[in-house]
Amino acid sequence: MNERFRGCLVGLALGDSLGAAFEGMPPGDYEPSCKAPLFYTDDTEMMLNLSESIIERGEVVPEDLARHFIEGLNPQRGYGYGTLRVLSLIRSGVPIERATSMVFREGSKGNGASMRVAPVGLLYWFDRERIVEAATRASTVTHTHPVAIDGAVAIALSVGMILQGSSREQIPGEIIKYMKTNLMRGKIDALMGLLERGCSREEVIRLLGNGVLTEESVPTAIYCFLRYGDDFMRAIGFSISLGGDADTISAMTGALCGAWLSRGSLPPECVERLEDRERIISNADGLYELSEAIYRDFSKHGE
Ligand code: AR6
Ligand code: MG
Repeated sequence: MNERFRGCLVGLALGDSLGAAFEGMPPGDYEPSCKAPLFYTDDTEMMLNLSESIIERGEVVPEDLARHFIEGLNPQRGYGYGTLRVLSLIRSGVPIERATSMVFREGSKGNGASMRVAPVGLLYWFDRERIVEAATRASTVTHTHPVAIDGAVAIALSVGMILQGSSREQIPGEIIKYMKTNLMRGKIDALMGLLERGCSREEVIRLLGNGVLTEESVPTAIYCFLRYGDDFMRAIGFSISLGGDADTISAMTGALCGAWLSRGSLPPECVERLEDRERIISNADGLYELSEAIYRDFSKHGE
């Protein structure tokens, strides 16, 4: 189990840093390479900040999470415009709920809440209701649009189901039950259809998307995992070949594949070159320890 926690966070960071070179590119046959050092972007930075806030507080505490996001922010990492703006408003004293609606009136529906949320699926892997609740809380610090929340819930639940031992085929049919928006229900339904019949890269882009919005990237990443999840580099290679928001789609794909495969099955020549890998692994271990304690309590009280 501990190795799955490590695989999930290392997989996320690998997907992110391997995809970073291809962000904004048109679709193409790109080869992700581990020959040079692998530097991560905002996706991994926010995942680390979220993990560290959870480990310190034992749960998702929005004010503390905002503080970690603000203090841990390196503006060179390629943050979305809305996320930077919201965090800067919060830093200047605007309450979180006001800050999020000042940038996009209905809240951001960028994929920023989904790309960082994997630690929540790890922490509460044994309890779907808790995953949904905590993923929502972890999103709304920056992303309050219902589609962004659905995306974060979908990724966190997928991580949780992998740890529960669900088969890959079971995952989309379960997560669709937790989607509150028709848009995300429709996209997850579409990805199930594509898995059944097999399809080209162009169809994946046309029907699921490769963009920065939640609905254009979360279903795509889940699809990449479900189709190629047994082979980490193949899954990441496919998600990168879609172009567009390649780092974030690969980060989400990588988190799911890593949880599925465990750290030991990730390519060692890539893990070796990953920036901050000790910090990433130590966060996975901290989450594992906390999760074990919560799980013991959960089993004892038969909640
Ligand atoms: N209406 C219209 N456009 C929107 C809306 C909305 N309600 N919400 C978001 N957008 P943002 P993120 C568009 O800025 O989600 C990094 O590269 C808008 O163009 O909240 O954290 C990461 O690696 C907005 O700028 O940031 C990810 O790829 C964009 O969606 C990504 O950015 C992103 O939303 C994460 O971005
Ligand atoms: Mg990024």
